[in-house]
Amino acid sequence: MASKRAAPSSDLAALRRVFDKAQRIVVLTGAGVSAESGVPTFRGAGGLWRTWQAQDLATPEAFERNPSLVWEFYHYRREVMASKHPNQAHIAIAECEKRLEEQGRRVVVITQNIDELHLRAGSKNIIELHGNLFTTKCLKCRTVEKNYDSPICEALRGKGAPNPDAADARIAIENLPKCKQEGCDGMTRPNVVWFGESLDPDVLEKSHNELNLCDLCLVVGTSSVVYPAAMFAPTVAKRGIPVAEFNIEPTSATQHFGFHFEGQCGSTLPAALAPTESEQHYKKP
Ligand code: BJW
Ligand code: ZN
Repeated sequence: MASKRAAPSSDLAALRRVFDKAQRIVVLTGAGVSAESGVPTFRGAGGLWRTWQAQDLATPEAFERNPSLVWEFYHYRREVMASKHPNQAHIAIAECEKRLEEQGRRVVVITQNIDELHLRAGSKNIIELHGNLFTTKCLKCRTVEKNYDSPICEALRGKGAPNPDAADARIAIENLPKCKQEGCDGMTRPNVVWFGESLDPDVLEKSHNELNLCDLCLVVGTSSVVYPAAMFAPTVAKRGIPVAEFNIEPTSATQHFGFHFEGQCGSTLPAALAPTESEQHYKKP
């Protein structure tokens, strides 16, 4: 007979006792960590751009078919980020990293997000699994470049409106964002990981190292449906390591975890990561 798994606990004091002893903490984040900053999640309300879902545009096939449309989508998301700011969840994670670092302990963020809000909150140990909205990759010379230009190219100025009745800009390829390497002028694409594409092997290796060594894992604001990230925390839990999920609702992965804290992570996470009484006794070795 199949054994029944115990329901995850929502005992904050119990999680705080685990947190108190943890030396290496991995915080795995998804779109929900940025929701309270006003950045729409993929699978929640507001997840549509025009009439499309992420699965329709975040693919190499979509870019091949209509690079102008896909660039409009990413241009819109780049521009939107100028008015968005890290929220209490990003800040709690960054402050926790800084504080624990002084105690010789480690906090690392493995994020599926491309919005740089962890960086802007002050986190230093960040692994970006799905790339970054503010870097481009040249399709000719393969150079990956930081790019904060606004707009990213003249042809995209004023384009990218998200409403369903907005017209396609239909920008010619030669007017889409170009590589800035001297003498290249190649076409660029957003440096993000689309469905069906492999994740950067170095990024995956770094992630696995952190996941293999962590003694506490927090899973924040992800639906845990997109692989390989979806199996990270369940794999850690299988190793017998405590895993705590912070989400506004249960996910398909909740059953694998020892803890589940329901609610907006801008409230639940700061409560979990606040300094504990015994922290003052920690000294950096
Ligand atoms: C709150 C909150 C608040 C709200 N507080 N919480 C194995 C099985 C089946 C399929 C596959 C498999 N292995 C690979 C695949 C194929 C595919 C995949 O996973 N498909 C699934 C959909 C089934 N994976 C891939 O293609 C990956 N590549 C790969 O594995 O290569 C090898 C391979 C290929 C093909 C076959 C087999 C092997 C690449 C995946 C790349 C994902 N890219 C995107 C776009 C990135 C660029 C961009 O942003 O545009 O990444 S898709 C999109 O989903 C984005 C996200 O990072 C990712 C995850 O979404 P996330 O973050 O979880 O967001 P939501 O919206 O889903 O959830 C938000 C959550 O927050 C919800 O739970 C809310 O409740 C919660 N929330 N407010 C707390 N205030
Ligand atoms: Zn180039």
